[in-house]
Parts: sequence; structure tokens; C-alpha cells
Amino acid sequence: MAIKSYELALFLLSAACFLCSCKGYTPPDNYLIDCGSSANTVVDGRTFLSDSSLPSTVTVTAPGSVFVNASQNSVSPALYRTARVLSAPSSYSFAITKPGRHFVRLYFFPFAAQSHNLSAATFSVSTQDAPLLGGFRPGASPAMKEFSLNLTGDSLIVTFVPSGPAGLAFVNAMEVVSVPDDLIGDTAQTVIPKGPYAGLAEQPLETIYRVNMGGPMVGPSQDTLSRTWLPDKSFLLNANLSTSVANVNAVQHMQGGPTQDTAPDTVYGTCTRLANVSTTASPRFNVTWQFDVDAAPLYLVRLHFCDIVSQASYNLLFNVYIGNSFALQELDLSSLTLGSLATAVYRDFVTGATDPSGKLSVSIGPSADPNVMADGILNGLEIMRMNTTGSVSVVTPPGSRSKLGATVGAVVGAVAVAVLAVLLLLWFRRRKLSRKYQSKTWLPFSVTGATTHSVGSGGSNGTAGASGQNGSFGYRFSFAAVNEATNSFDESWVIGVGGFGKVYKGVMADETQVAVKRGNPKSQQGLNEFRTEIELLSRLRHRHLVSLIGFCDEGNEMILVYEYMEKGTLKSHLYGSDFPNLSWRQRLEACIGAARGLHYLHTGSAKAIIHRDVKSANILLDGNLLAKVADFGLSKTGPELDQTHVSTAVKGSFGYLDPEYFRRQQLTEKSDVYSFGVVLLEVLCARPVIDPTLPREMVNLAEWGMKWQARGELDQIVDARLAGSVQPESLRKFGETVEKCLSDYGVDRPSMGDVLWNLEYALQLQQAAEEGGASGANSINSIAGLSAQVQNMAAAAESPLLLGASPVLGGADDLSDVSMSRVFSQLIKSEGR
Ligand SMILES: *[C@@H]1O[C@H](CO)[C@@H](O)[C@H](O)[C@H]1NC(C)=O
Ligand SMILES: *[C@@H]1O[C@H](CO)[C@@H](O)[C@H](O)[C@H]1NC(C)=O
Ligand SMILES: *[C@@H]1O[C@H](CO)[C@@H](O)[C@H](O)[C@H]1NC(C)=O
Ligand SMILES: *[C@@H]1O[C@H](CO)[C@@H](O)[C@H](O)[C@H]1NC(C)=O
Ligand SMILES: *[C@@H]1O[C@H](CO)[C@@H](O)[C@H](O)[C@H]1NC(C)=O
Ligand SMILES: *[C@@H]1O[C@H](CO)[C@@H](O)[C@H](O)[C@H]1NC(C)=O
Ligand SMILES: CC(=O)N[C@H]1CO[C@H](CO)[C@@H](O)[C@@H]1O
Repeated sequence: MAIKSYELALFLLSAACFLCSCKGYTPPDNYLIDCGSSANTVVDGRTFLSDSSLPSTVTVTAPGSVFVNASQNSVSPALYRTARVLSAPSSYSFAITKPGRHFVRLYFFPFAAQSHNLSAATFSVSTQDAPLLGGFRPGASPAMKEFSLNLTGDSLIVTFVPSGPAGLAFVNAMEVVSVPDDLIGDTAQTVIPKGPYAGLAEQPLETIYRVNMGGPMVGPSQDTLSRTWLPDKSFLLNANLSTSVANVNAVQHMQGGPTQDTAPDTVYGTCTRLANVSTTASPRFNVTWQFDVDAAPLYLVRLHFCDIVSQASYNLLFNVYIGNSFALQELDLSSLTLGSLATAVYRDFVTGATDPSGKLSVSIGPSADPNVMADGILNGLEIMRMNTTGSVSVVTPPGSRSKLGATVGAVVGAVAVAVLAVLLLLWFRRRKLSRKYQSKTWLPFSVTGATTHSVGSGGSNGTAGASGQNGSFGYRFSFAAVNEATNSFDESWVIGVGGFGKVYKGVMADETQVAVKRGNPKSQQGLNEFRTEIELLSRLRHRHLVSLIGFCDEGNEMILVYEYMEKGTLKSHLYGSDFPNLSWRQRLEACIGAARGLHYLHTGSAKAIIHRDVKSANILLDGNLLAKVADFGLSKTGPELDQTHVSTAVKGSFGYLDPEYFRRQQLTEKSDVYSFGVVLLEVLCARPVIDPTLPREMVNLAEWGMKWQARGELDQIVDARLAGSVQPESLRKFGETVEKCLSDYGVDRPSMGDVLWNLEYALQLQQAAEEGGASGANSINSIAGLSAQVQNMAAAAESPLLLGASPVLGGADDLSDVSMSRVFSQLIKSEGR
């Protein structure tokens, strides 16, 4: 509510701004100081106070400091003509009226002063909570350093500590100005690997670049937050591949989206666009901007977009890269703005330098879809350094309480952040290195046995390839056979596209329908996934895992042939397509099937197998809506008995990723349980797990769902098509299960076996109620039904591997670790309700 009215106030202010052309945002804290000056200085309509007549809310503790000024005929900008020279640790302390983000801007220019050699000054600057500059030596020309800090206390102490042989520090001017709370959110997306990043809210940031693509320089007087935006020409690698477009008056803002304070209209209303050079030999190319950065730290990269170029919605489709990795793949701006054109949006990313020599590059390039015209735009870009190292010093103003405790806490916090950053970096590097040292050519997978040219699918015409260690790999098909089965990889037979490549429908010579996944031979990741999938799927057979029929590794091909799943993905039955609605029972049954498949993966062989990419798009339905788990490309064998986890780079899909896995990079089966919990919510609510078009608090389904579950009102967000048909008892059981799956810590999450049992139980509750209310007789029937299953389970528990190896057995064949006493205690409890 508070946020709403605040936004309304902002809106009114910006509306007022339109009328009176005053600034849109009034900062609660607004300190502007012209350091070393004995008179006020007005710059761009803002008054910088004289350093000698400061208000009582600013305390300077600067023993032995002196004011110096440049020669009378200096032509440097006004704020850079005076300085306060500090020859001992010194501080400026500001009273803060409203906690939250503030810009701290420091101005430096070592002009020639008579009394001191400012060029020799070397010093560090910190606040009581964050290091700002370490061993800093101002350059030869005027420069402003801008930091964005989330201040939590009632004061900000900026401390300068001289560190060079000259024992000097100085500052020309300072600003401490409030920033709207929603300017920097808490979350962003990491690029390598792709995933969520949380924790920006408390992160100190230093602005490194702020660029207006395709437009002019925007100065402090044209920006509601007095920022400076540079033109992009000097950062373009090849300026002749792009054109500039401007349509400033068209810019619109959507509710809950960026405002004038996010970036001025001059930024959103101008862009750099892929040039229309379709006459040249290669009409498809990228436009790249390159920035010098330090190789070590992480950066927050904010990309601003506003489709001022399209004539109609949904026509512009393009890719955005940070370094060589996708930041936004097949970006469709209209879908982020509910279809409206010329509407401002931005996306935040966290990345390291994209080149070890200290470069960060951002590119836009055409869509991979050959039917889409090569086009792409970028309107603005900000690169902010996330400071994670260094120490803080505090020169406490006289009379104020010592804040040692707070300082120590801050240092400890900073160390924790630093450790996290180092981990992130190491793992970023490792990925880079491992990629670098991988051979560029694709080595045929070592499978013995000759290739034959005849085709079969379970018949006797294929070759049963075998490897020494892992037993049978199933059938090895000739390329000719696969080619024929897919009508020469007919594009109109494509039934899906994944990271690995396209999936085609196919019909083998004996009329068996198959799904054929053809990998991109150039993808190294693809090769690993190809191998993993063959190895795993050849070992595992289960009614609820999609079966591998065979593969083809002829030449450079990486082709996998699976059983055909007629009804497609579970996801497509929930939203985004026009399949008939699934009833709550059907949905529960699909979840139960998938849970069985995962439970088998986790427990069906000596070493647990962790799927790592559990999502509704990887759960497929056959003609009878029987659910099977697919896509084992990312799967990993679980921990050895003596370990509790597998350490690994984070992979998986945004929105489903276990936060603990992301934090600690330790993989356990419980990461799959988390992702499965997200799938359960998706099944209940029938909406995407991440929907950036929704209001902020609704974007992430897991968060949104848990909010309602915590209030005991999960029924409020049930798919409208299920209205009234979900029995409250069933929903309650389901909700509790979801909540447990989504526990923050893996140890608090149930095993897949427990999840399975709880879902079975939710189904029983639903059936019991549907079949005539919870009369005594029906309850007894459903208990009888369950007991029968429990007996099956007990039988199954004796030889899980054997049952797993045989796909025909199926049913409740894999509940090996559900304890009988638990089953009954839960039944008894429920009867008591
Ligand atoms: C330099 O400082 C002196 C005394 O502080 C002042 O009188 C003089 O006007 C200043 N010069 C300039 C160029 O500002
Ligand atoms: C000022 O210090 C710089 C760096 O130490 C030095 O290169 C320069 O010669 C000095 N200038 C004067 C006038 O002493
Ligand atoms: C500042 O940090 C606090 C936690 O220390 C957080 O609650 C608050 O939301 C943050 N404010 C902003 C504007 O990010
Ligand atoms: C565009 O840039 C490329 C590479 O710098 C250069 O080879 C080419 O001649 C340029 N084309 C034009 C029309 O300037
Ligand atoms: C690009 O050029 C092609 C042919 O030269 C033309 O059909 C198309 O409209 C142009 N696109 C734009 C955006 O100017
Ligand atoms: C654009 O850059 C990306 C990342 O480096 C690359 O994968 C892609 O092939 C490039 N596209 C074109 C059309 O050059
Ligand atoms: C962004 C930022 O403030 N970076 C600083 C972090 O702290 C180190 C050490 O004090 C400095 O060197 C960086 O300049």
C-alpha cells in the first residue's frame, strides 16, 4: 500500500514535472557541497554549498585541512576549481533523514595549487559500511565518481585516508542525494551460468558507464536524478553496422515499469539499431559495444529498451549477448510491455568481465529465425561495479557515539560478500577455462560395434552398440535411417526446440513413431549432454522415464531417438496452447507419474541420479496422459556414500532453480525436489514460473505461491478453470507438500518418495470427496485402496533395481523408502480431523 501511494506520488510528481519542467523527484536527503570553496556555487540550477558555511547536519572532522583554489583563469568546470586538502584521516558526516539508496558523488581534479602538489595525492575513501576507493590516485582531468549506496543508519560518514608518500588527500565537491527506492531492485540474472542473482538491495555500486544508445549526451540538468549519459559512438566496435533512431515524444511508461527516474525519455526515445545492410554479402551480423573494465569484480549491467522502431507489435525479435553468452534470447519487447510499442523496459544482469584482459562487451544480433527480418535495438546501458573487497575506515565526528559494533558487523558482512564473489568468480573462470581447453572438434562417442544401414526400433535391424563399461547403449541408427524417418529433418515436423537442438517427429520403417532430437554438432555443451543422456538412459528403464530407443553418431551427428510422447509437454497442457483443460485429478496423476520417475532416478540405482532440470517442459505426456520425465542432458550422478553432495556449476532453468544450490553450488536430490515443488505450483496455477509482465510481487511463481500458502489462502490463486472442482482437503495436502518442497534448506525438504506419497494422498482425498462426500464408507474404501498400494510398495521395495530395469511393470513400483508406519500415522491423523 505504501509503495502504491509512493508510486502514485512519483507519478503525480512526474506529471507535474511535465507541466512546470521542474525535477520529477524530490530527494529527502540532498547534500551538495563545493569542497574548499568559501562561496556557494550554482551548477545546472543546483546550489553547491560553501564548505565554510555548512548546515549543522553536516560535520567535517578534518584536522589540519586547508582550502585551495585553482588559478583565476582556470577553465575547468566550476566545481573543480576549489578543493579541500586533507593531510590526515578525515571525514564528512551527514545526517540521513530517510534510509535507502543514495548517490554519493565525489569530484576530483588535481589542479595546480600553489601550496600543495595535488597530483601526488594517493588515498582511500570509504563509508562506515563500504569501501569506495582504495589506493586512489586522481587522473589528470576532472572526474566524478558516482556510488549508489543503500544507507541503513541515521548518518553517513565518508572517510578519506591519505596513503601515499605525499600523505595527501583532497576532494573538490561532494553530493549525498537520495535515490528513489525502486531504482535498483534486489534481483538480477546471472549470465554465466544463467540463473537468478539476489542481494542487490544491500550491494554498494559504483557507476562505471552510463550510455545513451543512438542519442546525444544527456547532462545532469536533463535527468531527474542529475545523472550523465554519454553517447555510445565511441564504444561501438564497428559503427558502420548500426544506425541511430530517435523518437523521443513516442516514449510511454507502463504502470509498475520504469519511470522518468529510471532513465530520461531522451534515453528511451533514442536507440542504436542494426543497420539495414541486406544488400551486403552477409546480412546477419551483430552490433557490439565494448567497455574497459577491471577483470576481477562483478558488474551489474542494466540494459534499457524501448521499441521506437517497429510499426506493429510482436514484429521485432532479436538476441542480446553479454560477451558470447545470451543475455536475452529471442527477445520480444512487445511481450514485456503487454503488446504496446515505444514502452520503456529494462533488464538487469550480473556478470564479470567478458574478456580476461578486462573488457565487457554487449551485443545485439538478429533472431536465429530465418523468417524474422534481421533487426535489433538497444536504447541505453548502465554498467555498475559491485564493490566486494577492500576495508573500511571511519573517522568518527567528535561527540557522536562510537559505532565500532556496526563497523565490525559491516566488515564481517563485506567479507561474506567477498567470499561469495570469489566463489562466483572461481566458478565463472572454471567454466571459461574448461571451455577453452575442450577440443574444438567433436570426437565420435566411443561406442564399439559396426554401423549398419538397416533400420529398426526394437526389431532386429539396428545394431546394438555396447560399451565395455556401461552395458548396452541401445540401438545405433544409421544417419540415412534417421533422415528417412524425419522426412530429411523436415522443418514442419519439428515438435520442440531445446538448448541441445531441435526435436523432430519421426516414423521409423516399421511404423513406430519416434521423437528425434538432433544436436548442434558445434556445441560442446551439446556433446557432454549427448553422452550423459545416452549413458543414463541406457542404464535406466522406467515406466515414468522417457525411453531412449537409440542414437546416431555418424559423422558429426549427435542424434537421439526416443519413444514418441503423443500429448507433448505437461507445460503445454497448463497454458500457452489450446489443449483441452486437464482436470484436477488428471493434473494430480501427471504429478504423481513425474514424481515416480524422479523418485526412481534418486533411488533406483546404487548412486542417486539428480536430474537438475526438472520443469514442466521436461515432463511429457503419452497418449493416455501418462507422465514421463525427459531430458537427462544435465543429470549428474549423485554423491558417493561418504559425501553428502556434489559440487558443481549451477545449471538448470530460471524460476525452478533451488536457491540453496545456487548459493552453495552443492547438488543433492533435494534440488530436484525444490524444482518439482515449483512444477506443482505451476500445475495448480497454470501460469509461467517467471512472468515479467506481471506486477513485481507476482513475477516469480514460487514466491507468489508461497505468499498465499503462508496465509492459508492458496485457493485464491488456483487456475480459474479448476474453480470449485478442487476439494479443499486435497488442496490443503497439495499446498503443504508444495510448501515443504520449497523449503529454503534442502534438509527441510521431503524426499521424492515422501512427495510421491503426499501427492497420492491428495489424489485419494480428491477421489473420496468426488465419489460422494467423505462418508464413512468412502473413507474406508479409499483407505483400502491405499493399503493395497502400500502392499505393492512393500513388494516393490524388495528389488527396486530389478523393477526399475523392466518398463512393463510400472504402477506403484518404486515407493521403496516410504515407511509403512508413516503412511498409517498420516491416515489416522487425517481421520481425526
Ligand atoms: C582563491 O581563494 C581566495 C581566498 O580563499 C579568494 O579570495 C579568491 O577569490 C579565490 N580565487 C578564485 C579564483 O576563486
Ligand atoms: C607533483 O607530483 C607528481 C607525482 O608525484 C610529480 O610527477 C610532479 O613532478 C610533482 N609536481 C611538482 C610541481 O612538484
Ligand atoms: C536497503 O537494505 C535493506 C536491508 O539492509 C533493505 O531492507 C532495503 O529494502 C534496502 N533498500 C533499498 C532501496 O534497496
Ligand atoms: C565497415 O567496417 C568494416 C570493418 O571495420 C570495414 O571493413 C568496412 O569497409 C566498413 N564499411 C563501410 C561502408 O565503411
Ligand atoms: C531494409 O531494406 C529492405 C530492402 O532493401 C526493405 O525492404 C526494408 O523495408 C528495409 N527495412 C527498414 C527497416 O528500413
Ligand atoms: C553474435 O554474437 C554471438 C555471441 O558472440 C554469436 O554467438 C553469434 O553467432 C553472433 N551472430 C552473428 C549473426 O554474427
Ligand atoms: C566500486 C568500488 O567502490 N570499488 C572499490 C572497492 O574497494 C576497493 C578496495 O578498497 C577499491 O580498490 C575499489 O575501488
